[in-house]
Amino acid sequence: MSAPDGQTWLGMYTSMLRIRLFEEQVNDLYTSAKMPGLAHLYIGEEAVAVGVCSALRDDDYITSTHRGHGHCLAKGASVDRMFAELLGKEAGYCRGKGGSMHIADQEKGNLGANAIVAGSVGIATGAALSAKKRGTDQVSVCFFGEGALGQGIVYECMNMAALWKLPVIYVCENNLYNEYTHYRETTAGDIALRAQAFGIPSVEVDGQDVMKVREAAAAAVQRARSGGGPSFLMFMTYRQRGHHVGDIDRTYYRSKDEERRWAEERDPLRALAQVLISDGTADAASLDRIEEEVRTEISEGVKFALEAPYPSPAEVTEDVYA
Ligand SMILES: Cc1ncc(C[n+]2csc(CCOP(=O)(O)OP(=O)(O)O)c2C)c(N)n1
Repeated sequence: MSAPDGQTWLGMYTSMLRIRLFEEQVNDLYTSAKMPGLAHLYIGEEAVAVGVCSALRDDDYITSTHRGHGHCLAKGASVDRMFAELLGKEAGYCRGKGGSMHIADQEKGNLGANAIVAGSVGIATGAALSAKKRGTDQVSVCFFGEGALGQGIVYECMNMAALWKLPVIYVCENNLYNEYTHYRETTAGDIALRAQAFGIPSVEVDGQDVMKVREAAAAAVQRARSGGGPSFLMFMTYRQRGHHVGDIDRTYYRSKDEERRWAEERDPLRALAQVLISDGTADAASLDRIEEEVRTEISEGVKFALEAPYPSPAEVTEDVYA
């Protein structure tokens, strides 16, 4: 993959901003009681989804998690159908029957979000096996939080992926907390060594720096596509909001000062904007124009979804599996 040019970085900035503003709108839908259920916001983690997906082709696969809106958008989902799904409308990606935590978009290679922690690790590994058996050069990326490191399926899959040299990339988004518990209270030892025990190359990368994320992802994609087998990438990141939209008072598990530092000093969008301005790729006016365009896209998308019809009650048992 060739080195990204200025336009590519601006596209990635736009993609990160789309996720940020989408998520802020989701929070508004929740607090104004227009959205059924909860949502787990990705605000603060945007550089991971965008950096990784920018290294993929449309026909490469991803699997996602309960905190999946960013992955879906970064892989090419459209804002209007995403909002429609969250609001339970027929125009949504799962005809309104999946909601926030189950969005799938086969056309863009998104095999689906999964609310079961580590639930999609087997699916992503299976997709990689399928690509290999079919003789394509598709790559499969499995996004999961560091909480999934406590699930046995992760290691069963890594074992098979290493033995069979499957084109799968295990992307651990370490945002420090498994719900309300710091990962150091749940996860023993050196995480990178867990993958290395299977002979899987493993790197830890700053997940707030989209350029570093893309570089690490591109190397793993190249390795997977050329038959080199699986990789494990751990991106250190931070969710700026609660575990879900209802998690308002967080001081019993993390301090306001810690949240302030990550939001003010480690924000991935602000960091990229600074680089783009300082290297002359953009100026404040051009970034403002991008923001205006994305705000329009978001407000038109949410209007579309609010006005869209619900599916007919007659099709309640269609397209659902148990
Ligand atoms: C198998 C399973 N156990 C427990 C839960 C409840 N649960 C939902 S999210 C979560 C923590 C997830 O933490 P992590 O994987 O680090 O992802 P993050 O929420 O930080 O993005 C838990 C325990 C679940 N959904 N699935």
